[in-house]
Amino acid sequence: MFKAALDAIRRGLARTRDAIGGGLRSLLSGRTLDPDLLDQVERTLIAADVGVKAAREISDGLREEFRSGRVARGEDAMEWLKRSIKARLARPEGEAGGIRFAPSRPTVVLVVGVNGVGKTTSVAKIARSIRETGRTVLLAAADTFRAGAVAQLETWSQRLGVEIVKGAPGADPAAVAFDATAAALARGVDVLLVDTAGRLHTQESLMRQLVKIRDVIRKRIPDAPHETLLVLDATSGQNAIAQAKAFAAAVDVSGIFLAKLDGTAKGGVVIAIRDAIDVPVKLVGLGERPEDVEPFDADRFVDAVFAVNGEAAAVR
Ligand SMILES: Nc1nc2c(ncn2[C@@H]2O[C@H](COP(=O)(O)OP(=O)(O)OP(=O)(O)O)[C@@H](O)[C@H]2O)c(=O)[nH]1
Ligand SMILES: [Mg+2]
Repeated sequence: MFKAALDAIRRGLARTRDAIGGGLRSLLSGRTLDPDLLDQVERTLIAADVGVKAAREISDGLREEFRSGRVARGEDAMEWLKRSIKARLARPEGEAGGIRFAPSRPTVVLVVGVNGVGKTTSVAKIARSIRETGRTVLLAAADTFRAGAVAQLETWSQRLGVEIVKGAPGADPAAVAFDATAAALARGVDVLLVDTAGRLHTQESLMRQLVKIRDVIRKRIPDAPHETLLVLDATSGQNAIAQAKAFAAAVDVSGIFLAKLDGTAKGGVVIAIRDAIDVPVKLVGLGERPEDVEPFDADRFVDAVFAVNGEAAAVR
């Protein structure tokens, strides 16, 4: 693990660390557990956007440890909570962070989500990190809906030096996706990243349009898209959960890109997402620049959230 990445995650998670690790530590340090303190643990978790269900289950687990006499000191409760949250977030081996590449090129990645969550920026981040591994990338500007959306992606394509396929404003986004898939095959690129327009998960016709985009890609490449990434905005807290459920029901979401994790105290939403849908968080956005992205790793995330303040400086 690169120390720079560790530092970036710790910095990005500072406010979430204050909410969860800091909140729990100030509650539990030097204390002996009692039923009232256990209730406060549950409330701290709920306030940190962990979700009511997960907060209840985690606290019930701790209550059980307390009743059986296995955990009595606040410090031991902290350690238990950390382990318990790690276990909740654990995914099967090999599923951890990052894009899963198809056995033959191109790997097609469809990027979806509600308006303004960070889809286009996340496409740029993924493009940059894939380029760093020496693979070739093609962008598809399938957001033909919002004025300026194509230009925004085009600016990224120029800055990152990757090619782009675009349609006229107002063009059928499925047609753009179809052309881009054909171009990716013809040019032999490694990865095709398809940026789509923001849509509310409650807008049925727009959700159907996503299915259409997916289906035209499949006409050319039957096992594509190999990844359908749902971008969620970490700052939207519990609303992100409703989005996750609706998008997962409409298209086969294979992974979450959790954007804007920097500067929010609501990073506990990672735990709520895990409860809501059986889809891994694959990548996290930690800022507005293309390099502000990290693969998600549950252990690293929980360590950062439970780290003692100032520990980031100490490891440097
Ligand atoms: N702090 C922070 N800002 C981000 C992150 N990702 C995206 N943003 C900002 O969020 C805003 C919206 O980003 P876009 O990428 O345009 O979002 P979008 O989902 O493509 O928006 P629409 O296409 O309009 O639906 C921009 O100002 C981005 O710079 C992130 O990880 N951290
Ligand atoms: Mg966009």
